[in-house]
Amino acid sequence: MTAVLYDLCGIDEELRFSPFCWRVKYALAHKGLAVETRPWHFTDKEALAFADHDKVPVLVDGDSIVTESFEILRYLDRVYPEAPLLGDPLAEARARFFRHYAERSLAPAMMRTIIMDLLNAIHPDDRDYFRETREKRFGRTLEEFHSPTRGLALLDSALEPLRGLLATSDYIDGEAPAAADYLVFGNFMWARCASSADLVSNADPVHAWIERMLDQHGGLGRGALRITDIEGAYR
Ligand SMILES: N[C@@H](CCC(=O)N[C@@H](CS)C(=O)NCC(=O)O)C(=O)O
Repeated sequence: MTAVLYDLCGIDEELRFSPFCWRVKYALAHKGLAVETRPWHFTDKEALAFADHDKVPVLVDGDSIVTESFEILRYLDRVYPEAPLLGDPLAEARARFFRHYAERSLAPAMMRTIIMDLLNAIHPDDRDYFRETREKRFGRTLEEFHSPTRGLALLDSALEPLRGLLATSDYIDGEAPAAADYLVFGNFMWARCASSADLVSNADPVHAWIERMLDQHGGLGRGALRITDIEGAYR
């Protein structure tokens, strides 16, 4: 039976930009598993009641309902051990660092840069909810939080360890991508789908890694709809 993934969508049902969902879509592709993605809106909490959860991704795989992106990766390794994502317990423990690196270093820097683009990419019915919850989280208005100059400077320094790593291997996980790459790359798919901001210069080794990641699994990322592909959607 094909697995089902509840996946955040924006102004267009095909516009999918959740960094957490992208992790999982890459992980499923890594395992060679088919998935049906189901578009979901921030405010459609009812649709996730069956999972007793209020966020995506939610994976339904046969009788299993799995929430939280990192837990979904662990689940996939447990149930489909071929082509490991996280690997043995030691490797899994190390991969957790990349989860937090993506969420606590990269995401805040990107968020400051693309927040207004995100608001624009989000479904109109979700915009008040998004503004209210994020302004509460940031302790200021979205407009006050928005600072591409600051965001890009933060991102530039946050990418330093990644540049160091990519000087010795093509992927974070070595010769081929696995969980660490997907955990981090989800953020770049987030920005790519919701914004036209150039986050990384062409000369940066991170740029070359992004290009390699876009081509993985039959061009999974490269083929994804971007806000810039939707006529009249980009401000
Ligand atoms: N820790 C969760 C975070 C998931 C998450 O925050 N998803 C966002 C979409 S990118 C969401 O569903 N937010 C719902 C909300 O803000 O109400 C994971 O790793 O899966």
